[in-house]
Amino acid sequence: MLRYMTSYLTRRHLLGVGAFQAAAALGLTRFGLAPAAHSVTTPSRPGGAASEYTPALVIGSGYGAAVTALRLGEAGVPTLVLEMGRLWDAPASDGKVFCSTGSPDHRSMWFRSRTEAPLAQFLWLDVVNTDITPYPGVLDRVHFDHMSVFVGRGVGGGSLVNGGMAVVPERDHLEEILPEVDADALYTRHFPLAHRMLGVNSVDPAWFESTEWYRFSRTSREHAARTGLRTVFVPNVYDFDYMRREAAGQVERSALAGEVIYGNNHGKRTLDKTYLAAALGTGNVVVQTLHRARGLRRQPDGTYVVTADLLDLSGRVTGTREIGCGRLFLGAGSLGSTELLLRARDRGDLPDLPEELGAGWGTNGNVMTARANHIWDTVGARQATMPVLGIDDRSDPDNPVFAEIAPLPMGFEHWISLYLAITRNPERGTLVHDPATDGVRLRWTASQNEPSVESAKRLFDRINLRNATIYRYDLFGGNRSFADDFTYHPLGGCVLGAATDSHGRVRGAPGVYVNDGALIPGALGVNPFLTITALAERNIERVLAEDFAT
Ligand code: FAE
Repeated sequence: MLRYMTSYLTRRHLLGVGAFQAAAALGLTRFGLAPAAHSVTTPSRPGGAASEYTPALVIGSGYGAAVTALRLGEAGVPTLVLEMGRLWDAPASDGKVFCSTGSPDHRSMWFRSRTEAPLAQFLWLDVVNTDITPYPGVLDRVHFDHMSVFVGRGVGGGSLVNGGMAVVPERDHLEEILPEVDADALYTRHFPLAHRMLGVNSVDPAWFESTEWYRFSRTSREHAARTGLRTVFVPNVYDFDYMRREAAGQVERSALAGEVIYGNNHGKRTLDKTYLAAALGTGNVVVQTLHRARGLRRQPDGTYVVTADLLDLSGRVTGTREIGCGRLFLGAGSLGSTELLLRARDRGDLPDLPEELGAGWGTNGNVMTARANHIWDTVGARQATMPVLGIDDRSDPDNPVFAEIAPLPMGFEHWISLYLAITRNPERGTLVHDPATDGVRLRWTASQNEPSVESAKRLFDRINLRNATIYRYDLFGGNRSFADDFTYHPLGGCVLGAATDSHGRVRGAPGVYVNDGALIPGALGVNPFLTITALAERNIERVLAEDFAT
């Protein structure tokens, strides 16, 4: 399994991958190279009821959290990572770690009795979703009024379920939305570092032109070109050498077997194989799964206590733990990190947290649409699940859009071109603590989706007009041709330079940091994980230099 990845793995990665595999095989929920020696029991800490203390605690294990854990571990700081999902590194009884997209089972979704796939219908028929047993599955869909948010759950966060597209945003746009970030340093050092650490690579253009697996992309490219629109290749963290060997029938198929949103059994460089493996390999990082952080409070000595619920595989809360820490890093994603801070502020546990918390939330302008092609414009029965091409119209000052050409691998020719458009929707929502449920609500109205739809419609109307094609209305429910009610790219809630300082230090809570997608104010113009990773590298570099100096 590791053979295809060894070119960029260090000894530290290999040690960490071994630790993950051993933990998964043994069914451990707490693991690292030295988990027992890691943190100390300190019943006598001043004013503290915490039964465990760790110098640094990281909540979540997605992109921002993984970067944070690795750099803390390298700096010699004993670090505990708490993740609410499970570890996905051991095969189940069917020999697979993840279930297939075409025939999902309990492993697919986070405590659901029925799957909730983004494309719920075909020919208006409810043929996609299926009943499942509730289980800590890998994909969650969090519902708010007029918007739902897809997120990954498990060690590796969104890296377990996403399309792997690693896109660098336009520098002008990044400077505009994050003016406090030194773009020179980000573009010359942190993006290249993130790129290398994540194992980003690109499809071989010659293979792309010839393979049946990307016919769908070539057809959309032709339609875009006919409209005068540019397409660009987009790098990805899926190993394209592995994909070519899949196509040649030499290895087990994953991207070529329809796998993506419920996890890839092979080929994808998820965080447990990259940053988190290297973090474990430092010997200073321990991961604890099935622990959902709920409460945060400050001790009189300036340390923090995190209250976490212990979940079992049926979703029952089997206990509660209090863990003390010197520094607290939130990497629970836009929704998770914001919720924890809002709850702590509004329940009076961290009353000095700023009023900007929860603001600046957005969908990255996500909207999905599909076009019906002519019978001679085939997209292929066989489609790779990793997108590699985007329609790049970001330079249009009136209507900047980046639209990823998305696969729809149904195993038969359907003549559908599918797209995930990333528009510049200026609307922002606000996450607020809901005292009735002790969760969060999103203040977001249906009309706030309209700018995304209008922008995508302007672009795809042009493509349809030029190619004499029409939209598909049978895929998204309610006879709609645009799916504007979900996002894959939640951003904001703890915006850099507003709720935090310019490096993610949370205002009003010294020693608490946010280092994930919550820092980015609502829209980035491109798929976000590369930027979240680069920004996290930048922030932790400064925090280690300034806040951990002795
Ligand atoms: P994230 O990766 O979401 O990790 C947060 C982690 O924290 C998760 O593991 C949670 O389970 C955990 N957590 C949350 N709350 C708690 C708590 N209270 N206690 C303990 N643990 C907690 O955060 N982006 C791209 O750039 N390219 C793509 O091709 C792409 N495709 C996508 C496709 C899908 C289907 C989805 C869902 C997302 C996609 N994304 C893509 C978005 C990308 O995965 C997302 O922006 C990042 O994963 C966000 O990274 P964060 O570090 O913010």
